[in-house]
Amino acid sequence: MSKREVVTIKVVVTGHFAAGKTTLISTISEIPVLATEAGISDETSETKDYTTVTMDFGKLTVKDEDMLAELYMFGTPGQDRFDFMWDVLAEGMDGYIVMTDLSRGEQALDEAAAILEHFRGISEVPFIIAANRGASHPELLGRLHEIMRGGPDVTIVPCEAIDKESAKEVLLVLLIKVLTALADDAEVSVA
Ligand SMILES: Nc1nc2c(ncn2[C@@H]2O[C@H](COP(=O)(O)OP(=O)(O)OP(=O)(O)O)[C@@H](O)[C@H]2O)c(=O)[nH]1
Ligand SMILES: [Mg+2]
Repeated sequence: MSKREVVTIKVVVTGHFAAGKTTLISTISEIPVLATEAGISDETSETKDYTTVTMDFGKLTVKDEDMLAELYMFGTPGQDRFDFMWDVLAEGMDGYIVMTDLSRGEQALDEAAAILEHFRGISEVPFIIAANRGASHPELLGRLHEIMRGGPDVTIVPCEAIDKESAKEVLLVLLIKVLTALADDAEVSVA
């Protein structure tokens, strides 16, 4: 009987306020999500009642015949005043997802681009952009491609954070990028 290789992967889910980060992790986590949300008292309460103040934590296991990957997912806060947590959560990550919610208009795209720039400045690990509610906003999906242009490493995955299959697809696209990067690193260190 062949033994599966077990890999443990740290994934950070970041993005602007109300992008759907907590929703994405909650939709696919196989353990109850540890979410640190607090009530909103300022003007952003018009958007929703709660916001992430420290982090979300969830886990997803993906397996095939040869491999078992345990993805530990860390969701960041989206509000600027908690952005010190971005660098803390990014420590030791293997890959990250920048989420944006296309139902929130063009400004959200600029915010997502700024967050991506921040994360690219702190780490060279693989990333993808998850375009929440992308299918129902095709014109903004086009704008997102324009704003994020920057080479073949930029992958944009339209998704619905509340849909389990869609959320899983987002993680799988990132997982393939992460595993490819890990395999490339192993080749370099052997050579
Ligand atoms: N219909 C629909 N609603 C969604 C989807 N994703 C998120 N939402 C809603 O959008 C709002 C924001 O989602 P959250 O998951 O709290 O967003 P967040 O990025 O964690 O927000 P912060 O932590 O405050 O930055 C919530 O009311 C969600 O229910 C989606 O795919 N479809
Ligand atoms: Mg959140």
